[in-house]
Amino acid sequence: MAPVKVHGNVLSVCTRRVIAALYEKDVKFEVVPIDLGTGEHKKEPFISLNPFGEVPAFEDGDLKLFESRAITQYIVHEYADKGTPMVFQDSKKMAMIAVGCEVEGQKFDPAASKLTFEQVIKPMLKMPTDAAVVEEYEAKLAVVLDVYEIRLAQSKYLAGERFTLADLHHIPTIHYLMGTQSKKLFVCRPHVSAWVADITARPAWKKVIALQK
Ligand SMILES: N[C@@H](CCC(=O)N[C@@H](CS)C(=O)NCC(=O)O)C(=O)O
Repeated sequence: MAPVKVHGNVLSVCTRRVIAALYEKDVKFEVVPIDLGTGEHKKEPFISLNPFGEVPAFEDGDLKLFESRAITQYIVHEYADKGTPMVFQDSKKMAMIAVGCEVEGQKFDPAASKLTFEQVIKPMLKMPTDAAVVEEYEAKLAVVLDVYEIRLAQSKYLAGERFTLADLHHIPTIHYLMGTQSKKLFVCRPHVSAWVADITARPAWKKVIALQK
């Protein structure tokens, strides 16, 4: 069987989300580098893997997927017997993971990704950061993090006492934001701060970061 392949860029948050899941599950994989700078993701052969022209794309044998969060869902179920569990059998507990994953995608990520784009991606592209946009989106993220602070006062992780996919989905954007002024939004909330320290210290995440060197 063909090995698992992740077509993407090891600096991209969406690619990193998938690679973090693979390391957590102890699944062997190959990264097929896609050069975003030359627009490789907008052309064949990549565009046949993801018709929206965004990284990552994923292959496991005959299966071809795109959308990082759908890929992580596949990984945790297909490789259920390997590595960190990250899901539950119990449907009520599983529903809590689904809530955490939805909140990440629908509430957290729109603000966190915008802040990452302004403060991390734009400087990489030698474009100026828009301070007004940063202020606007920090206010939006603060509202989301107030909800997280309450949730994380009740349980160590978003879906209970165990690290799950709901936590993992946040790590790539949080990692970048911890290197920006927006770090203050995380550190001023004690439960959020402890959660961030915990999830970003995971050995699997350290392996993801090591890929950029
Ligand atoms: N919802 C998609 C978003 C994919 C996405 O926006 N990827 C970014 C990198 S994190 C990308 O390819 N940006 C380049 C572009 O859109 O041209 C996912 O989670 O996979």
